[in-house]
Amino acid sequence: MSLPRARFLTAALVCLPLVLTACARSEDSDTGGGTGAGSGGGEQVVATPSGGAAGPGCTLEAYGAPKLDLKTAVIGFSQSEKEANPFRIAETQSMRDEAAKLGVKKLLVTNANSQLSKQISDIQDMINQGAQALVVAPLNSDGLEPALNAAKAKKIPVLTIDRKINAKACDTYLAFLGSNFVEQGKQAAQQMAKALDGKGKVAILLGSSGNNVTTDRTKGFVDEIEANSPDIEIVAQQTGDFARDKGQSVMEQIIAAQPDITGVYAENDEMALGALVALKSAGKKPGEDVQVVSIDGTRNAVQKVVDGEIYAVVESNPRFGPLSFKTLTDFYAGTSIPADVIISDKLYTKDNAAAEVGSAY
Ligand code: GZL
Repeated sequence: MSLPRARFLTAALVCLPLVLTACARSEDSDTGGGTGAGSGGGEQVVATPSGGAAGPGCTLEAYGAPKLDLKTAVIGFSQSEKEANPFRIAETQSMRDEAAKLGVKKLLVTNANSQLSKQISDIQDMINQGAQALVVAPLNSDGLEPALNAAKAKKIPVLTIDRKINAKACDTYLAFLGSNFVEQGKQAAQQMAKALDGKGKVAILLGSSGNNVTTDRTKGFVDEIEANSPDIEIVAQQTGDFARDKGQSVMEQIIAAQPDITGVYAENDEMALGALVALKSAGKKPGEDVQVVSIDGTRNAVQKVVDGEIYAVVESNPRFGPLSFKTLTDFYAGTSIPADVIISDKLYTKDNAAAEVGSAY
């Protein structure tokens, strides 16, 4: 997904035209969906019509869904990955917090535990439980068609957050809310170039396969290095599946094969934290003889920036609650929704990490 720089910023902190009635009943429709970090501070929203052109966007009439008042609505949220990752914990908590704040009648929450087949059945179950609109954090960019088609058949709008699916906006799904992942990779490359003073050997810990986040974060990083850092060589790329334990084991393998690496780009913080363990076990000094750059903005990783073990962390903002419910509220009020609504992300470096670590998730 390569999106143009945003044209405008829209504060997502708009007071929604909903009078608080009662807290939403947030029901776990299965064993998933724990609680964890709060939804954190508000975030700026950068809304960019799909493809950069001022596209027509999607209206309630065009989508063909019935009007809905969130105060009397049943909304379903499908989380993809098990909540061992602060990104997922904060993402789910943000949905629960915003639903409660707005007085949504009922929020159903499911967790697919990183299994595509379960995410499909989770969504179908919530439809059967009466969900009138769905917010889905897709596990993969493909494969959800059986669930999405079931929603479409019942005119149930689906917002996808975080990862993007290969389907038609304002049709199979309503719109995509997420970060610009190519830009995240580009920013990570710029930080890596600074950390290495423009020269060195870099390994990439790739995210899990089958989703646009890994593809785009890799593209953004590699394209930027190839375009602007001729003396930085990418000597290894291997997936750590966005997981801490696999990030550590893959880092061990890479160190054995490439003992003279001087940079590690981790496509998420969990893998970066695992890589730090492997690097130190191999006698390397992160922040001195090897530089680590990561993406997500979890509190543990930002603290490592404060400690000097990670050079920079590009945030991937998981706090989709306010944006999701604002987008739904706007949609049901008749506003045209862009195909891609891009949430803005922070950058943590040694210059701001100490001051900002408290607001990291
Ligand atoms: C990014 C998201 C990624 C996170 C990982 O938006 O899809 O998945 O970066 C998570 O931490 O597992």
